[in-house]
Formats: sequence, C-alpha cells, structure tokens
Amino acid sequence: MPARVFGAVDIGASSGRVIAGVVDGDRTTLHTVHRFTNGVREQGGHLRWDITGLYREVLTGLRALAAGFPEVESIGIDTWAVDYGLLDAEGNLLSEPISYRDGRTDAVVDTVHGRIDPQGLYGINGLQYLPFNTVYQLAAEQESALWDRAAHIVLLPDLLAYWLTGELRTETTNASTTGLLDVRTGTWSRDLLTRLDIPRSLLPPLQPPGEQRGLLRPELAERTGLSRSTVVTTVGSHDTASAVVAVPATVTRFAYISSGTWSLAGVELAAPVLTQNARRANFTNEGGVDRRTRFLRNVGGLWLLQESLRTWTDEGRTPELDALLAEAATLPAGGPEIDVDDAEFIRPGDMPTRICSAAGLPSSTSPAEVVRCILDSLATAYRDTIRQAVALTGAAVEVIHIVGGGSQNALLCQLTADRSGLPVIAGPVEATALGNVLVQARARGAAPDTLEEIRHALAQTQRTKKYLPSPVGAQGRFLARH
Ligand code: LFR
Repeated sequence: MPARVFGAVDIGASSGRVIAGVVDGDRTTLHTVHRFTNGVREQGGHLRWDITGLYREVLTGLRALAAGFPEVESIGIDTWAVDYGLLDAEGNLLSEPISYRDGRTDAVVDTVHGRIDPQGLYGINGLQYLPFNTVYQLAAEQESALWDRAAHIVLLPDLLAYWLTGELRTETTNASTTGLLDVRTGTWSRDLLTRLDIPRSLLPPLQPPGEQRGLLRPELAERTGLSRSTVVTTVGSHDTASAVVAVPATVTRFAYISSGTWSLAGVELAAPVLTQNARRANFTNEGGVDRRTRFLRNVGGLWLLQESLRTWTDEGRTPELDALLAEAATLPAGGPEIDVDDAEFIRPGDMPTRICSAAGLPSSTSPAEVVRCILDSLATAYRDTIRQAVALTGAAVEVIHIVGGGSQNALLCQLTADRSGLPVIAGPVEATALGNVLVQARARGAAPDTLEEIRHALAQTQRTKKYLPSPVGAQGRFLARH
C-alpha cells in the first residue's frame, strides 16, 4: 500500500508548526514544512493571542504542505485548551482572543462559585480548578461590552477549522476543558449553562475526534495549492489529548507526562473519578480520544524555564540552554525547591526573581542554579502527582512515559526516574503531532482501530530513551510496589 499523507497544524503557546505526517504501514514520519512563533501580547489592557496572525501562518504552512506533499488528503488542528474567540452573528471575530494567562478571571472566580460551589461544579464537570478554565473566562466576558454582540463561542482550534471550512463545531476533548461539559454524558451541561446564564445557542454543536469537519473551502484550495478534495478531520484538538494518543505504551499499567509549556501528568481511565479526594487533590477528568478519561493534573511546566531564559535574554545575557542544563546536572542534589503550581508563576514576567524569592535563594543565584531548582521542583511535582493518581484511582503504574518537549531534557527525565523509582520512557518529542496525524489516518482507514494498537506501533517505530532510577537517587520505591 502506498504511503498516505496527513497534515497536522499543531500550535502551542510559544510556537506553531504545520507538519506533513507520512503514514506508511506502522511507521509514521513527520516532516515540518512550516514553523512560526507564538506568544501573548498586551492589547487593550489584556494579554491576547494573535489568532488572525496565526491563521495567516497556517495558510503559509498549507502552501508549503501542498508544495512538498501534494497528495495530502486531510488536515487536523490542535492547540492549547480553554481559550476561545467570540464571533458575531455574521461570523466575524469580535476581538483577538484573550489568553488564559491574562488576570481577568481573578475578579470573577468567587462570582462563579457563588452560583455553584466548587464541589457542585466538580460533580458536574470533573475539572481541576484552574483560574483560567473557560467557565471563569466567560464569567469575566459577561461583564465586557462584547458579550451582547456574541453569537458564537468558538474554541481556538475550532475557530481555525471554521476559517478553513466554514463549519462551526466544538471538538469534544477540548470542550471538556471548558468546564461546561457534563463529564458523565459528554454533552453540554444544561444545569451549568442555566446557572451561569450562558445561552446554549452560543456553543456550537459537539463533534468527536475522527469525524470529518468539512471540505477545505474551494478558494483556500486555490490559494494554497491543496487539492479541492482535501478535508479537515476533527482530531483531539486539545493538544494534550493528541499527545496522550501517541504515548508509546506497550503495557496497560502506565502513567504519562505530557511535558511542554505545562506538564500534564496522570493516567488514562475508562471512566471519570469524581470523588471528593480527587477534587481536593485537584485532579481533572478531561475527555480523551475514544471517550477515554484523561485523569491528570496540570502541574507547572517548562514555562518556568522558557520565561527564565527570556528574562536572562532581556537582561543582555545570552543563555545557552544546553550549557545551562549541563551545568545544572553537576550541581548537588537536595537543593531548594519551589511549588511549581503557585499561581504566582502563571503570568509572564521576571521568573528568576520570583523563583529565587519563593525558594529562599539570594538574587545572586546563578542561572544554572535556578535551572536546577526548576527541574528538581518539576521532578518532585511529577512524582507526587503520579503517586496521587495511583492512590486516587487504584491504577497500577509500572512505567512513566514522558512525551513532548520535556522528553528531550535528560536531566528532568533522570530526576523523575530517581524520585519515582520507576523507569521513565522518554519520547516521542512530537507526540502531539503524531496523535493528530494518527487520528486522521485512522478515520481514513490508514491506521489501526484501537489506541493500544496505535501505541504499540509507535513503540516499535519511534525514537525513545529509557531512564532507569539510579540506586542513589531513588526516593520513590512506593510506586513500584503498587
Ligand atoms: C497544554 C495545555 C494544557 C492546558 C493548558 C492551557 O498545552 O493545553 O493541557 O491546561 O495548555 O490551555
């Protein structure tokens, strides 16, 4: 059978890519045809994404895709979660979307909890409390001038898909991060919408991954050089959902950490766990591909490192990440740690100063020491989170898979293995794009039916690296015993 080609649009908080995924039997190879930067900027008193600019980059990428891979048959889109754009009745975007890193929800969290208390909310949506969940963002939006003009609330990957196809839907894995879905039924919660005074008509109908969203609009086929028969296929449009698809697990007893801007650490379950203990531990039940439950916690991520590097660059230093990591690896274990989940680290800014002050380190602390503090703290958070996931679900875990950018950070992977007492399998770094491509491929008969088969194939064909707990560093035998 000839190889088949699927396009992945994969946009993260700091960069985006358009990728050709070539599926040849069990082997999937990714070719990045266009790469661009992303970030928030202050505009009109809020931190916003430039979704219009991102759409232009997507079109540039599709042109490159058509040039290099004219046989591409389908495109899938994923981005980070929770953020949305508002469209008016004519389908015009009312403003560039406000980012989850904006502070606008601080003023409304209590208002939402006044309408439904955290226990009640968790009982319906099963979501970890994060101040930026869409449900809080919409409460802030309701106080803005745009609200009355809004006819559609559209999550960002769905907005890009709308511009590409003219079809308006809400993809289910991403919808699960809004806080407005009933986690038991996987449908919009009538009860929540009523209590929060959000008209149901504002939310486009749900669509699960693996279905066709629509044909590429003919004028875009013309502009990009793609075939008129190119379809947009709905994938796990929440980047983490796509990443979890591509965890190369060969056993059922695995935990995963999708490690990028954020670290999403947890296990995959057949059904949500909505206990008070799960809520208190701030675990989320996000919707996965094939209606699996992604039982995980969003813990701080490499954002701490990215923002530190940016700060040092702004200060005129030229930090070289590899050199910093190498130096950090030589520093002694047992240094100070921070709580990576502290809300103080959500906003952009001078991260090294915040970190030093939280860790009780002097301001003269070297960049390598700050890096070591970040990685030690992340590894501890990873261990604790997976330990909690095991305790809360009874799931047994014999291996931790780290996928995404963090899988390339050897020090982080080794520290995680040491602390947890479990082997860590690192990679693939491009799990999100692989998950995106393979859900499209499966929908079109070019990949196996079950996630387990897909993961086995990935384990056999993708590059991974195994980190064993070192006897001296191991502190976490508790997990291995389960
Ligand atoms: C990761 C991610 C997380 C989500 C955060 C904000 O990129 O999608 O899963 O909690 O970004 O949307």
